[in-house]
Amino acid sequence: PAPTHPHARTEARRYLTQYHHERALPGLHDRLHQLDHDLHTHGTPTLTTDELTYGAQLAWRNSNKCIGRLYWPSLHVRDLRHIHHPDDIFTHLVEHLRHAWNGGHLRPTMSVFAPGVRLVNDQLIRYAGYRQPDGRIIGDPKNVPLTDFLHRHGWTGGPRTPFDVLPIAIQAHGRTHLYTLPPDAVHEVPITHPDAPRIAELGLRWHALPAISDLALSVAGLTYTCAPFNGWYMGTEIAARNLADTDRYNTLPAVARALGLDTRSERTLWRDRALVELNVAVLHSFDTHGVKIEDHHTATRRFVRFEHKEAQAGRAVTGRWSWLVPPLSPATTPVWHRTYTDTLVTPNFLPQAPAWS
Ligand code: HEM
Ligand code: NRG
Repeated sequence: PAPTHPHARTEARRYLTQYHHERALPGLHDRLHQLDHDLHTHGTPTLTTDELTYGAQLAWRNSNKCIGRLYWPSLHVRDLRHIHHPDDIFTHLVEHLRHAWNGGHLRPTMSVFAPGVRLVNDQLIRYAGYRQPDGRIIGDPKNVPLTDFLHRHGWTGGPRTPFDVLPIAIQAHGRTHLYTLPPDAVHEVPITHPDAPRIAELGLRWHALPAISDLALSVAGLTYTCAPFNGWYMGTEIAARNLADTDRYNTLPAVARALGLDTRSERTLWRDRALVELNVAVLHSFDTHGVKIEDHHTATRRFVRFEHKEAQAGRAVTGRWSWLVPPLSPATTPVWHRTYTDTLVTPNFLPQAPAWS
């Protein structure tokens, strides 16, 4: 067992007390005794599956950058703390994706694996970014370092489309193992527009499921380094950032041309008009394919509902305004007009250094 951190007992006592209070559970006194026994004999607390589950839900509730937090109590947690062999981790990752997909009715899901193992990929589903000899990039420029890492570790590369799904790299026991996701575990949506058929000709697509896989779950003073989770997308993540940012897919000029906009002068606001129509297209495409997605107006209203619910429960909501405000029509959403305090409350998700740093 790892040596007990000086704050381990304090953090564990604080979490278990919160768990018992919020759930109105009896037996806190005995549980804290059990904790000291665990610390004495193993040097580390032992959480029950229910304690782990609630801790993961609180980590979501405390995620300052997340607009989706109204649904924190519905997070489905898979207790896989006994799984540490890369082959088994991969099998369970595929199962995670299948459970979360649920025929398009996406289920917020987290899998918690044995501490110490790491996923190199920052999301379970990522598109390759290939740097060409002429400096141009095919695919997602954000993922060039990850793609290079995978190449260095033996990946021979995909067909070099702009949307090649990357293999998953699992680090365990000092070694890196690569795995290819089976196609039926990865659902994608081709982007079409309800009344601008030329948008479909751009061949844009995005995957259905955002599954963050490089954050550590910190609960009761314990750190789970491999705890991937997913919810569903808010449309702006894809249409106002991934496909639109100039250092990502940078598609606004092509979208504007497909819409027949005059791109000669900034004052036609062709960028803004293309941006709105691309957002319309992404929401429309996910709807057409029966894949759950939220628009930013509904998501921000639900977030304010979350704030009210927390206030009713006598709890403070922390948040980071610059992340909560959506990147499209921000001042039309209620979040724009509110203020937030960005303090770190645990349980939470903590960044980890990239594997290639
Ligand atoms: C960030 C929406 C579920 C934890 C975000 C962001 C959005 C969002 C829009 C900002 C992303 C960005 O700008 O790149 C949603 C929606 C969900 C959802 C619509 C639907 C259920 C979840 C779940 C968890 C979670 C299930 C964890 C259990 C986080 C965290 C971040 C985040 C930790 C910050 C990520 C980072 O630091 O890069 N979410 N989320 N979210 N969300 Fe959620
Ligand atoms: N913006 C990123 C995903 C970040 C997290 N967003 C969520 N999380 N919706 C992107 O891939 O565009 N989630 O767990 O649902």
